[in-house]
Amino acid sequence: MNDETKKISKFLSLILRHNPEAVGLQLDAEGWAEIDTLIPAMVAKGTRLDRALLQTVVDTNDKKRFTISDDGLRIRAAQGHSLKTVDIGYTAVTPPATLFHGTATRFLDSIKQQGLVPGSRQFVHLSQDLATATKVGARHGKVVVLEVQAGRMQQAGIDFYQAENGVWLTAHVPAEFFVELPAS
Ligand code: HQG
Repeated sequence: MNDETKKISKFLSLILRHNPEAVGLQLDAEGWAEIDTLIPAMVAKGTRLDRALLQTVVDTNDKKRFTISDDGLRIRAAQGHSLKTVDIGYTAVTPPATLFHGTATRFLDSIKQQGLVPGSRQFVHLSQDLATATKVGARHGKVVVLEVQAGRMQQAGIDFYQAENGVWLTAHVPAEFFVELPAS
């Protein structure tokens, strides 16, 4: 990603996860936008964009945030939605025994009380590896990583989903299912 594709990626995340109305667009029930409608809508807001550049943004995206449909006509965000109207239609799958969640130390007291909650998003986001979780947490401040006992949660009947880009999702992580990892 360069500065230009990063800026477009951020605008796309806003549109496809949170606020399609920002460019006068509507997503379908599964979160897809028509590419032929999306591009002119973004261009009208001052973004230099065509189909080839959109493809570059998708292909070079560091977290594979966007998926283009098999027929090439539509695009959606793989995860991260706050829009309550979008249902990606994730299928429940068996998670690894442990997953990781990076957060900021200032949230810890509240997290210990309520467990991990989705906040404005549809799901709590979990990472398969420690390095990714550390990066996600560092976005919020002084990072602390929680090790989530996903296998035990699933045995307790809690569903897990995996987004197209590998990010793990679940509705809520009760406090009994995570431990705080010591600072590395
Ligand atoms: C915290 C990025 C207080 C939670 C990443 C997090 C991810 C609580 C913050 C994706 C809490 C929400 C999502 C509680 C959770 N009390 N704070 N009970 N429960 N929190 O940004 O997981 O780059 O909505 O720990 O890679 O940081 O955008 O979630 O710190 O995959 O593609 O509330 O966003 O992807 O923050 O990140 P966020 P997140 P992108």
